[in-house]
Amino acid sequence: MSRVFSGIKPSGSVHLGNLLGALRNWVDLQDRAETVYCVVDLHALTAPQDPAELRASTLSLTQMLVAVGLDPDRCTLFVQSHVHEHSECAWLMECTAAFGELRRMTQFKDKSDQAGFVSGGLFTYPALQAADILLYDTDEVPVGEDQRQHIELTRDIAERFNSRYGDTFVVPEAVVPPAGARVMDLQQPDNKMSKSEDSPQGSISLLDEPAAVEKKVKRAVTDSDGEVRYDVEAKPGVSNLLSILGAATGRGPAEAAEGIERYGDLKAATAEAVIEMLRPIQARYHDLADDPAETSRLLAVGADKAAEVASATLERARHNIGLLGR
Ligand code: ATP
Ligand code: LTN
Repeated sequence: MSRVFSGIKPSGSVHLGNLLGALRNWVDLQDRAETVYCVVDLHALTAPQDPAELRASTLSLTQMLVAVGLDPDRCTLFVQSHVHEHSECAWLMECTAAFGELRRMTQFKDKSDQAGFVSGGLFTYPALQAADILLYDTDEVPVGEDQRQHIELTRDIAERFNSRYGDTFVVPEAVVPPAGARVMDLQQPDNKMSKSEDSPQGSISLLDEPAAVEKKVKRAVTDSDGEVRYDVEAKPGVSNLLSILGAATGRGPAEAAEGIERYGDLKAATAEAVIEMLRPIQARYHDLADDPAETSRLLAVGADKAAEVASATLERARHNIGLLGR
């Protein structure tokens, strides 16, 4: 059976881009693969964090993942820092990645341009991500379009390690959905919708009330030519709404445009589809949020399951690279 691994940062509230670009695939893959999903709290440390907030977001993100449809009985769901092998393997990855490769990562360029404080960890972040993936002998990594470059780098690191030190890691592949892989900010449709960017009106949280969803979609930036047509270059705002509507209703963006003539109708249909998609998720989330002890319990079970696989892989990597056993 193929092994799937993916991660999400506890860096803000989960949004529609996370759901359509990644989480829906995570849920579906549970039916046909051995799935391992990780709340990557160590990755959240690359930007300055409020400690109490980080702890709370780690717990609430876990609850949101279960609400979206992850089933802890069918997948391994855990917190990255609970399995120390991730930090340890990251050092081996940092020493296998080239400085020039890390410097070419567009996520680093974008985030370091915007950040007031650029940590060393922000730069080496993709090496930790490679460790996450390679520790589980992963075949497939379900992610949004923005993560393709990091998965390519992970493949290059795995191949280099294997050729230098002998067969150690499985070389993984990215799995990117055909629709919804790159949901854009509703106010700035040239930027991707993001958890940590400060754009509350441009981002739809999975916890937004129906009235808030309606308001944000109604105010989404479009253009002045008035034609409902999918054309990302010329019409980024309208195309984004069509992608969202299509992904929420199981169609492609061009198909979603059929029969819609006016921007007002496009916005009304998009808001309605999103509200209906979020309704059951929100109901489940509110039930789970009432029982944090149960969430901690399931994370402890997940960490034990994950550590079993990760420790065997790390041991193999340590041996092959030449670290002395004790
Ligand atoms: P941040 O803004 O803090 O960097 P994020 O919103 O990008 O966070 P992550 O935790 O980095 O979220 O990503 C979780 C998953 O969601 C990844 O697989 C990523 O590719 C996907 N994803 C994030 N934003 C989008 C988006 N706008 N459209 C589609 N997929 C997305
Ligand atoms: N870098 C990713 C989050 C992430 C991840 C991973 C995704 C960390 N480790 C392993 C897939 C597999 C991001 O910024 N979205």
